[in-house]
Amino acid sequence: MQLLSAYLKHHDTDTELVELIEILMVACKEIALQLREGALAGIHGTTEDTNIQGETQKKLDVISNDILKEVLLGNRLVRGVASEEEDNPVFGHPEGRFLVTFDPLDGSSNIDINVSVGTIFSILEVPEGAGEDSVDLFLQPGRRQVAAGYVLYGPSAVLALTTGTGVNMFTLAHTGDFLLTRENVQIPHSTKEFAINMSNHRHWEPAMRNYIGDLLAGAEGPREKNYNMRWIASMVAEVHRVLTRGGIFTYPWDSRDPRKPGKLRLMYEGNPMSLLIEQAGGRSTTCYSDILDVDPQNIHQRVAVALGSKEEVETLMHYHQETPSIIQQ
Ligand code: AHM
Ligand code: MG
Repeated sequence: MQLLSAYLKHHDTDTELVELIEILMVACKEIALQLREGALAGIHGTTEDTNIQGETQKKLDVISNDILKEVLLGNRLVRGVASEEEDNPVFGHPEGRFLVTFDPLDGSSNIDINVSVGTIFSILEVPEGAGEDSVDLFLQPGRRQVAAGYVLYGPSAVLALTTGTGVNMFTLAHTGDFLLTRENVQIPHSTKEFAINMSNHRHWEPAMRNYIGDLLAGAEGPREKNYNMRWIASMVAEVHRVLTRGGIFTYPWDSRDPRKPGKLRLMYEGNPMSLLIEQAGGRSTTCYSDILDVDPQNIHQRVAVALGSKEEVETLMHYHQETPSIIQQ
């Protein structure tokens, strides 16, 4: 089985990008170790703090964020990082070529119950002719990502990675190496599986209610097939399932806080997951248009997400084209 770095070099990946991905994996391995120790390391529970989005920070959110920051900002290739757990971007090497955004530990409400969580990351290049350090350097549409991926910390730790030419998966071996375990991942175009937090049903747009209603109607309904539902509340685990066997995952706009486009964040959740999904032959949208084309206005911007098997996502988009939207622009 091929080592991550050997695989990337063999496929002519930019050598500096390979170096950066290896550095990122040093941090992810450390996070995997901390997670494995669990309660033994005294890392469960919450801190006294909340992050910029007003959410309680788990101890492991903060530990994972610190590990990633320390490893990345110590590297000459990294101009700056932006994280779900940092109010503002943090800058490193002034000559650094890359910017990294990350959700250090996504799905962290699952930590205390020992269910899968993950680190999501997105790599951008510093734009040519960029001026001094500022958040503007990061505000590039997702199509400009040079690499993106996640590490799922589940029964095994798995890296799903794209450098813009397909998606490959690498499993963390006991030797500490990531080894290629799935090459050129392709998402089936159709599916009978959906994932949505049903408890928000009454807050959705009419189009989403119609769409899910038709899935629930099963073989007797207009979709003429029986669907199965999953909800792990851990986006990394949901996207991993979609990449592995297809499906549709959505966290749509809802009326609980109508000014927010959704719950998930564009720069370190929506964009990296969308690049993986598109590179594996799937579709990733806001229910109206491709997430990768959204023009970011701020680093913690939210986005509605509907991603997965191409035909199913396009059917969902069709419902949104047919039914008047209640979102106030
Ligand atoms: P987080 O980044 O604070 O962990 O929140 C993101 C997570 C996603 O992993 C998951 O899809 C979603 O929140 C679950 O939300 P809910 O608890 O509303 O179902
Ligand atoms: Mg998250």
